[in-house]
Amino acid sequence: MDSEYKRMLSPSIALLVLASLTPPEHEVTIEDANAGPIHFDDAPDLVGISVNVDTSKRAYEIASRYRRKGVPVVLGGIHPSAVPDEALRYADAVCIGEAEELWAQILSDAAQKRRKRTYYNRRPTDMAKTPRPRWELLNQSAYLYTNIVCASRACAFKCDFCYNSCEYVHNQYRNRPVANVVEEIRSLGTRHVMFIDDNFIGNPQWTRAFVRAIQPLGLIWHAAVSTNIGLHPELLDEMAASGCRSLFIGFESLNGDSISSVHKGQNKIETYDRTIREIHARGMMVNASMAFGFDHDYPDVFERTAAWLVKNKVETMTAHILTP
Ligand code: B12
Ligand code: SF4
Repeated sequence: MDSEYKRMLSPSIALLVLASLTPPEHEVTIEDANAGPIHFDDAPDLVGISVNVDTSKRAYEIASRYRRKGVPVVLGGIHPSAVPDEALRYADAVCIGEAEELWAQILSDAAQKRRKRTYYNRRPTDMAKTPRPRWELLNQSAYLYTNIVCASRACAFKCDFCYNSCEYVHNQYRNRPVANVVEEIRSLGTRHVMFIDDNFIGNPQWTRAFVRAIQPLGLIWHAAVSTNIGLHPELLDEMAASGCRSLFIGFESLNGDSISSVHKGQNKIETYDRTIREIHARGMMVNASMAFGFDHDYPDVFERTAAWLVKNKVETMTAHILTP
């Protein structure tokens, strides 16, 4: 699957969550440059853009076009949160971190023309308070799937290259209450769910309670987990029994020097093959996430990685370019 198609796999729920946090006196329209052209002929009172590192250049162009028309722009999401000074060059204001506690304030300041340059949420959001995304605002037919659910925020680890190692991220790994996630799944009216958590096993106790709670729903589901899943065979049993059919795992590299250079200590290369075998034995597929471009990589890295993937019968791989 190439990059052209990949960007239409699913939407991000960031703006759908923001829409839910928006007080009812405001009207909200959502456009996604991943799924179609932005219509610059509108005249909103405020534009908010959700920005990742790979979409930042395009986001800054969009921001500049609106600002030239006199429309103020707020940038948020993980890239402006990581590098707010860069983002501020292209925006009227930047939201650093989670929006739950800030968005209503940003809107009210904008309406009263007393906007600040930066809004910074220093407190981890209480996951019982994250609202349900407003799916009805999105043209869902533009994506391959929209049955996505987020059950946690942050990660128990802090690998150097990941946004979870940025200063602004609240390192406290937090899960939503089990009942809230179950209710959201029911509201989607689907039996096929993709969990978009960075690490679905950040708190294995929560994961165990959760998979028990969803077992009666008869779902088929997929999630991303860290490589230490191999240490939890009973959890793997329960995940499989509750309908898990594939796991996305950040193996990243087969080179120990590369792994330690990014402080990804939980990745023990000598356990990779066994972990994959354990997952396959339970009827689940593996999507191996591999990163290329470490200082310790040499030109043979591609062939070596491909041979390892084939040897272990890994069903899918996702390639990432390590981006400084
Ligand atoms: C769904 C998803 C996708 C979807 C949609 C992509 C998109 N447009 O964002 C698809 C499948 C297309 C995708 C593809 C890719 N993805 Co992706 N994806 C995700 C995923 C799993 C969930 C995103 C989400 O909905 N999060 C939930 C929301 C609620 O969290 P949030 O965005 O942080 O939003 C909160 C705050 O940041 C803030 N906020 C966010 N936006 C805004 C905006 C404003 C105005 C304000 C005020 C606040 C605000 O408020 C929100 C609520 O608190 C994330 C991981 C993750 N858990 O976030 C990776 C992630 C975003 N993806 C990532 C990557 C690397 C990619 C790819 C480059 C992979 C590849 N090699 O091809 C491609 C890029 C394709 C593209 N052009 O977009 C990285 C980005 C790293 C970075 N530093 O930017 C992430 C973080 C995964 C990771 N852990 O590394 N991805
Ligand atoms: S385990 Fe994955 S999500 Fe967690 S910090 Fe490392 S790369 Fe990021």
